[in-house]
Amino acid sequence: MLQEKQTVNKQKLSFEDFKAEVLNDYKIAKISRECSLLGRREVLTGKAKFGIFGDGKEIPQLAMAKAFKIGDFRSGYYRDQTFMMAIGELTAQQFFAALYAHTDIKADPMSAGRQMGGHFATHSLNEDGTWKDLTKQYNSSSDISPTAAQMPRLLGLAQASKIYRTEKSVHHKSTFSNNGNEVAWGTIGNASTSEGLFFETINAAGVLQVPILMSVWDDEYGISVHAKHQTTKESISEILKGFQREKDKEGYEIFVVNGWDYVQLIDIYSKAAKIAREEHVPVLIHVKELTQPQGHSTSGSHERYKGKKRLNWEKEHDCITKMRNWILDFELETETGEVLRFVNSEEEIIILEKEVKKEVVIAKRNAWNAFINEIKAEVSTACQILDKVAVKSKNRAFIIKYKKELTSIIEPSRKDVLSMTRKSLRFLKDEDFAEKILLQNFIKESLKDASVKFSSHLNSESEFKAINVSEKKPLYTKKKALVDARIIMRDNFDALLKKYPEVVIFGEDAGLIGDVNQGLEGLQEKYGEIRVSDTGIREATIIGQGIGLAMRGLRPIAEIQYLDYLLYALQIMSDDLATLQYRTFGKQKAPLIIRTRGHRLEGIWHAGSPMGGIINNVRGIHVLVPRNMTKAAGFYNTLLEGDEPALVIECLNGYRLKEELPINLGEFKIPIGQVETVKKGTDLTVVSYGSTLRIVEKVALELEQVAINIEIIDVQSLLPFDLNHDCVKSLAKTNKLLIIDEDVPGGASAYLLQEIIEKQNGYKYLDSKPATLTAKAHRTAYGTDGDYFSKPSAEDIFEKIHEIMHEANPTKYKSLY
Ligand SMILES: Cc1ncc(C[n+]2csc(CCOP(=O)(O)OP(=O)(O)O)c2C)c(N)n1
Ligand SMILES: [Mg+2]
Repeated sequence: MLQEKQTVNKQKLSFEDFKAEVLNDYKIAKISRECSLLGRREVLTGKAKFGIFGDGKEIPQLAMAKAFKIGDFRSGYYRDQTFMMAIGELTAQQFFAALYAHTDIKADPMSAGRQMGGHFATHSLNEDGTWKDLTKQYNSSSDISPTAAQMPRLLGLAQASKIYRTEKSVHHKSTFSNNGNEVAWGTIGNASTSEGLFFETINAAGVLQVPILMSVWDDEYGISVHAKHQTTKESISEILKGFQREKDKEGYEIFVVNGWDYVQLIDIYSKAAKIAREEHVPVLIHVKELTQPQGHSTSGSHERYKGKKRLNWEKEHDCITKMRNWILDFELETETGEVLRFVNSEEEIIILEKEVKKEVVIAKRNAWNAFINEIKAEVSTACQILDKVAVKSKNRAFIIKYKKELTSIIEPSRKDVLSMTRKSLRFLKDEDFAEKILLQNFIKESLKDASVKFSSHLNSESEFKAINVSEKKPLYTKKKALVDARIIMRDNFDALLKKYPEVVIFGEDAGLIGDVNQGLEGLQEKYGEIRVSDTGIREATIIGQGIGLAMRGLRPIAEIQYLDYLLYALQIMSDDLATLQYRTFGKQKAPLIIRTRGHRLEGIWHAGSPMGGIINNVRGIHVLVPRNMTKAAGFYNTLLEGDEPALVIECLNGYRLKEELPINLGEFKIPIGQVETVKKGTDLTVVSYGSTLRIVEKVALELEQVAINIEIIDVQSLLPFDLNHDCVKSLAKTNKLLIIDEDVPGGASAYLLQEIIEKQNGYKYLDSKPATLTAKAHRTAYGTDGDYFSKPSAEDIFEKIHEIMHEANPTKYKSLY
């Protein structure tokens, strides 16, 4: 009998644990829901600007959180607040702090108020920019708003596990992985699976067989657009059936489950995670029958596009209501005939719900007070200064008016503070007294503070930032060893793969044949198929792969075969990679190096140089335009010592040209953000870069025959550009400026002009109109003549320079035409 009693006790005990877990889960779901409900109200009453919440998706996220382990990574979207709460990475107070845009990273750890609410992140970096031990924490890569743009990086986050498990050279990196046991968890809305990025990633993950666990939250809608307009057969799991793995064919494991079925969800998530974690097989869970109790976001109401029937169905199938009913109905009879229940009456649940309501109201109030009190303190300081100023000023009536206006605002913003103080200052412009300085200083300090709050961390601010890496010149043997330039690339990559075990290089044709220009020749054979690998033709996810790998401590070099095809990847570079440091207030980084080749070669799609388009879209990524392979190699060497993302554009027509082979391969470094004066001159400064620079160098010799001595500056680094302001020093000498590139008119040349004329104050030194010479506005036509008449030719360059000299001195330089 004693034996039996023990079993029963055990049963009872484990039921008590189970019950506590269920009720705790219910509580988390309710806290999350209450946040959504109050969040919407905060927006509608004007305290917050915009809200997009996770209501209607709570229960599956509880199941996901149970299977999510320390060290795992999430890459998801704006519905995941319940998950973040369930893993303990988001409190109700933090939820509201983000909604109000609290700029303190401690109040809103997701983004210090930079992202609208619903964009989640954890901190991968310490204060000094060094990595935390990612195996000891839950990880969420920082969300972005473009639908499905969380997908490409998910691929890399998952592939990192595979690399850490299978590649011996990185087994020492134990703060990033525990034998590759980490699962990368993706979440996406049903409608967003219509995006190309979704399908591209799903296919690539199937090919790579990486531990992705992908959840599709299916509520049948994408804002107002029903699934029938989004998805063939209105079912993502239906159409992905071909991906299902078979006995002897690798693929996916696919599950389908209703989003309100707590028990089933927990079971499926636990099975799915085991498959992904242990077997490194990608898994997709199609979570159906979800709802949107408050519609899509605070911008509209779903009653506009959902019929009565659907709205009623949503009410009935609300996953929290379903869980509540399940809790109330649950009965378990033990061996002794005792009936076990989660609650004895509905009253118990009602009490819990009331507690939750109170808790969330308090969290909201605390978040608001913390947010507004900071600003109110600034209002108070501003008003004290305005009072003092008003006493002295002739224009006191106006200043008092602004002060009154400021104090009358019940919920002031920093904009109000600065707007009123800056307007007041205008009334003091003809006056001079000590208090005026107080006001000036207050404004200056506030603007300085705002620049930290709103404009810091575009680039790395750690000691590892790329511009801190100092130059190390290439060294040569006494005997000039001239080689095809691609050999320099190859041997330098060889040195880098040897020096940095965490470097992995991949791209189309990068593996077996060692890239289309053989800059990686033989390196796959030497370093294996993981470190130097081929990818499918999928530029966006090649970049995503790189972002994810870089976020987990590897040093990927992702190759985009031609610059012309970078456009496929530009969206993800711009939205994800370029904003990562900024949108996390420096708490995440992805030091990905993107390697590509471009500028003039042949035809409409192999001669592109759309540099203006690129640099305008990727602020936050360094953009480097080396004129030869030694420079390019030197940039890779520099970048690997830093912690920042960069794009390096090699000259497509430069691989077969001869260059001298340095002996300190992998070691010499070209500094970032510095121009090089490649030829000294006195008459005119030519600023150029890339393949065009070689033509300029040749033209310089022809110009000498007509007594024109130009100075040539190689840009080398477009982002950042000429940090030492060497261009303006040259202008001070020559007083004339010509910028030459092969982008469209007004492309990167316009950017360079703005930098030199405006930022460097080059206008002060000009005797002639500053000029640009670019390619035509159209793409480059095919063939020798196509190039000659589309891109700036040697003759174009000669004549343009001659024309500027003629305008400056018509007697000395007679007109050619
Ligand atoms: C690239 C892009 N296009 C459009 C939008 C605007 N938008 C935001 S959410 C959304 C609907 C997404 O629906 P779904 O994926 O089903 O997610 P749900 O909101 O229903 O959970 C749209 C069109 C966007 N954010 N990004
Ligand atoms: Mg949807």
